[in-house]
Amino acid sequence: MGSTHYRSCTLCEAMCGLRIEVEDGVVTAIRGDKDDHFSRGHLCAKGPELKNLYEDPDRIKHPMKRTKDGWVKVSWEEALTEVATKLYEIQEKYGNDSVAMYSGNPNVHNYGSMLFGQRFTNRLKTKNVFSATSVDQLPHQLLSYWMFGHQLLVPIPDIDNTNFFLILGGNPFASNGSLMTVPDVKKRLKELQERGGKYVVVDPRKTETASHADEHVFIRPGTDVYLLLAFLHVLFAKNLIKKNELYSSEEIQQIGNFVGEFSPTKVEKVTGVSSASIERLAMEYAKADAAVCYGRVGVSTQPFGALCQWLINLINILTGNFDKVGGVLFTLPAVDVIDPKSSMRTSPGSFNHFQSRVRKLPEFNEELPVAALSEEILTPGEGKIHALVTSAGNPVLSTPNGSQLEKALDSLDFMVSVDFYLNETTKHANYILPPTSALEHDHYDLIFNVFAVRNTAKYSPPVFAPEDGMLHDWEIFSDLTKRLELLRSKKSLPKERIQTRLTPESIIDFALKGGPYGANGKKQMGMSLELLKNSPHGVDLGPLSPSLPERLCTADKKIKLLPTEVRKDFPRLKQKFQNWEADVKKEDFAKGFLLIGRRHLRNNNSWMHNMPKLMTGKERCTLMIHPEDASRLGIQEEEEVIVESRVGKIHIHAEITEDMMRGVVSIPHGFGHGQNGTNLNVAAQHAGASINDLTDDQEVDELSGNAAFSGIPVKVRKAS
Ligand SMILES: Nc1nc2c(c(=O)[nH]1)N[C@H]1C(S)=C(S)[C@@H](COP(=O)(O)OP(=O)(O)OC[C@H]3O[C@@H](n4cnc5c(=O)[nH]c(N)nc54)[C@H](O)[C@@H]3O)O[C@H]1N2
Ligand SMILES: Nc1nc2c(c(=O)[nH]1)N[C@H]1C(S)=C(S)[C@@H](COP(=O)(O)OP(=O)(O)OC[C@H]3O[C@@H](n4cnc5c(=O)[nH]c(N)nc54)[C@H](O)[C@@H]3O)O[C@H]1N2
Ligand code: SF4
Ligand SMILES: [Mo]
Repeated sequence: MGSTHYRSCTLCEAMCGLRIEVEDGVVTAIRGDKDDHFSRGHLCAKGPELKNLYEDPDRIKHPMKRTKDGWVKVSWEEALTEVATKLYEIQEKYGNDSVAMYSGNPNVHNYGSMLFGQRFTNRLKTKNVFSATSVDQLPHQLLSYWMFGHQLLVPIPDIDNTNFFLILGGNPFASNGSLMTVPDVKKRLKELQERGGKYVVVDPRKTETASHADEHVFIRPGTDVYLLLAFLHVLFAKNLIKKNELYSSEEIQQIGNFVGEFSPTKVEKVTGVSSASIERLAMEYAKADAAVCYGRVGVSTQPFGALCQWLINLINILTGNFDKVGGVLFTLPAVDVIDPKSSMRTSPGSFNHFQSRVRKLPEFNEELPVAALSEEILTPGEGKIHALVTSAGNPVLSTPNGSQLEKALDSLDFMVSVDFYLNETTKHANYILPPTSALEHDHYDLIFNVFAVRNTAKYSPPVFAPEDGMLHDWEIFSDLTKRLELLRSKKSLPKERIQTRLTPESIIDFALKGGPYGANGKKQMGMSLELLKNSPHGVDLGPLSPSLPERLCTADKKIKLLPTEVRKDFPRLKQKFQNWEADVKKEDFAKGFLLIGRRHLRNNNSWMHNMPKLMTGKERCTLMIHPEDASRLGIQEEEEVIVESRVGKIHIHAEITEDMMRGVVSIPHGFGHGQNGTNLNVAAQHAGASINDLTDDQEVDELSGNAAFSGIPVKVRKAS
């Protein structure tokens, strides 16, 4: 018997609608859903791989326990009891902070895991909470918290209406967009050009996105902050700054004074961008009817990631492109996680209420920067981490100085991983608790609707019932939470699994009904789970529209242009600029290279390299290097080279390309699958090396604590 199912893809941020055909319990086709109100039929090569993820013979389907004779299958009851008991005992012995939590990226694509994982984390009552946020978008959230009063009030590019789109450190042709949920970004950027608009990419590599752009500007990695300062300098110098009652004129003046020190001629040598280009781009941006300045991973993961996001916000605000059609806008999703009156409101954020023990890095939103995780495990003393829970994460490959983290994981008293692969991280665990695969659980996009270029809502029912004896992420966390509570109140643990009446579905239904499109919301549409269940292609809620000052979460309903903490970072910025200038004078760059990362359309961070269809074609884990640099070092195409940084060295093949800026090399992250003890049979054939064995855990944006992957100094030489 055949059936057709509709759901959203959960692999990247684009939320593509899928049409899934099933015959006799087997998926026979996954295509783009042309009737999906948001994605209009778009999908990339990864979407159809949900089938192969579900069918992957390497996927773990039973709880596993590591013994001296290897991994053995255990029952859920045994695993959950032993895990809860062990965590409880360690906390009793060493204090709550001795147990740490790391949540990886796929949690954000799994609402059950997010809702119940958060409850579990809260119940641990530990300050050692880490996530992929601090190797990614922490600077965006921090600046939204400071400037707009809520960490998730992130301004979204109005890509469908803008005329000038300035992209720094983002490659949406490969990533499908980020903090800008936008299916079919390629088509939308083409439409922008067809309506007479222009898009410009600032990137140390001429990326896929840059190749189609109207203009590509090379920049020296890690120096965007100075480019952005000079950009604002031009706007001030030409009197193009717009005042508004939503922000303070006094702060404008203070900002003007500060950017006054960074003229385009002053920064051109350091950034590698000519002063003429900076002036022209600033003028073109200011003159456009509607313009967007957008910076993504490449500018977040820098020593001044937070100041970059501050300046990007300022450029949009001070030119009148903020909260404007064709500029940047805030969303109004059906489940509102921002409105303080919403049942699903999230914390607006918090900053520096406590610090990491060893390096004193600041807390954000009750989390610590993951760059500090390994030292918190390895450094003895009171408050040291003895046990770790990982959930949907692979920090050995995804966080800086991964090999140091490996050593740290080996030294733990106890580790448990909620994951369905035995990979570079989970192989260190004592228990692996495997959840169901995406096609076996329902889905509602709690987070990416907050970042989408249009307001829509969609519910995805499961395609398959879970296989016998399998649990969802949320069921695992819900049970563990209850077990911890029982142990804390000195009660005995039940022999059977602990069920709960509260489900992700019931939580979402309540939130939809009480949300902005519910019966009493400001855009009454009768929104409910039932409505969504009857709308398999999703419900369109209209384009983004201006929402200020109501949407602001600051106490005075004003935008804070110059947060105190930002101002406190100015001396560091100036000091670092002087160091850069000295390096330029000495031509110190000639001695080594600055390393950056990259993404490929057919990868997804570290975890989809086990899909045979995605791994065909040319070798992907290569060191991209400019022909002149290669020839200076006598390096031939595909030759093996050694790349070395302060923390480690790797062997990798060279890929010589004029797309790289001179003095800069690029390696994708997420590879390095050649280890013993994992079970990823396809990935192992495309093992590659891990860039994060070169990136440095000590290189962070000191203001936010975010990892600074962009511009790591490395040496390159021939292997032979
Ligand atoms: N196919 C695919 N899609 C993905 C992912 C994936 O792994 N694969 N990952 C998903 C995730 S988790 C995220 S966060 C998003 C990220 O989405 P994007 O931000 O679009 O990510 P990237 O493609 O890595 O683009 C970052 C760009 O920054 C450039 N860059 C590096 N250093 C600098 C610098 O110092 N200055 C400037 N100006 N540019 C710099 C790099 O060359 C690169 O082109 O993608 C998501 N989508
Ligand atoms: N050098 C460098 N490093 C980077 C980046 C970079 O640009 N450069 N990018 C960073 C970014 S933006 C990110 S987001 C991080 C990602 O870092 P992580 O989130 O730590 O790593 P992933 O590779 O996404 O690993 C995801 C894990 O989740 C598992 N998984 C998948 N789906 C589910 C599920 O539904 N439930 C459970 N329980 N498990 C699941 C997979 O098997 C895999 O083990 O990497 C960062 N690392
Ligand atoms: S673009 Fe992203 S959401 Fe769309 S099919 Fe590809 S992986 Fe899935
Ligand atoms: Mo990410």
